[in-house]
Amino acid sequence: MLSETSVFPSDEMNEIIDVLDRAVKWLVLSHEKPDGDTTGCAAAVARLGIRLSKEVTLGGPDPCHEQYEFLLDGMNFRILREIPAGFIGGDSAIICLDTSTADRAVHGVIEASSSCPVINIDHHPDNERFGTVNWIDATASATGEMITEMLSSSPWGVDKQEAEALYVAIVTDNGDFRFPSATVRSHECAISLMESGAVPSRLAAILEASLSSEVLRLWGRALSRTELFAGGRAAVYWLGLDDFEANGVTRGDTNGLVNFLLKIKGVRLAALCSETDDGVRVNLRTRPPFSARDVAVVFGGGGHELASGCTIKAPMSEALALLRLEMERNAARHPAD
Ligand SMILES: [Mn+2]
Repeated sequence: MLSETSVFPSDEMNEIIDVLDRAVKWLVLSHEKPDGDTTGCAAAVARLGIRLSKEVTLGGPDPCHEQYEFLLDGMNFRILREIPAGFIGGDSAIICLDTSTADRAVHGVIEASSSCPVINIDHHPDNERFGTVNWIDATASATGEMITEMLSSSPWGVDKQEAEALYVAIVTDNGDFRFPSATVRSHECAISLMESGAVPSRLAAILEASLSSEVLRLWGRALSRTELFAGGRAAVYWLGLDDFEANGVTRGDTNGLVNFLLKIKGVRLAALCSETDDGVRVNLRTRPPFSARDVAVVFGGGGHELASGCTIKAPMSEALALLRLEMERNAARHPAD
């Protein structure tokens, strides 16, 4: 069980427990291009619903990433273009997890909120509060922490499979407790999940050994294009459309790739640029005091302080030049150490 000090009961959390308790049908949704946090939370909440004999539909706008498929074992994950008609009505609840904007959720979620509760649980500071109940806590290192606390505070508790899914949600978002977002509270959640049956070494082994040789070759191409600038404090690499085609891999296979740049001594600002059909998707990571979000917002993006993203609608060479310029400007604001 979580200690008294680790739980942050909020009116929103209690209201969500009530809404979930009353609803007969649960539509549990992960966000577009799903990561470990949204997938782990969706898996845990869907399993809870099944355990409580609710009519559960689990899905999202994009398929689950291969790396996290084991969390969905025995459940059906539906790729949804829009909110299914059966989920618009008083006996339903729609649950959006780790989803900062309605754009990142399944289409029609705003429209559905006029006739059915839409529960929005998230830790992104820029969450648009598009739900009918919004529980947003930017101090949580993962939405998985919030769900752990909610389940621990409810009469339902956490079973072993739910605990595993929530543990994965937490460690994938806070870098195995190594990012500054990881707090005492994160560790307390992990302890409580271990007490419910999650075994960190088992989960780490599954998460670590999950890449195909093709994905490793794709990463190799990006790594070979590493470019340092801003006095060695910023670094970037890129992947073109050809790289994705040649390797028979998908865009989701770049999850985690940007982090390698921060392994270079001295690098505090890192970016991975991936070419898409309508521009260049940029994943940004920084170490304090640098802000990834400050760079992302210049190009209309957003996210967390140290992990953000944006899309630059330009060919790769032009996008790289614009991005380098902005990263140089950002680096110039902080004295070299
Ligand atoms: Mn998250």
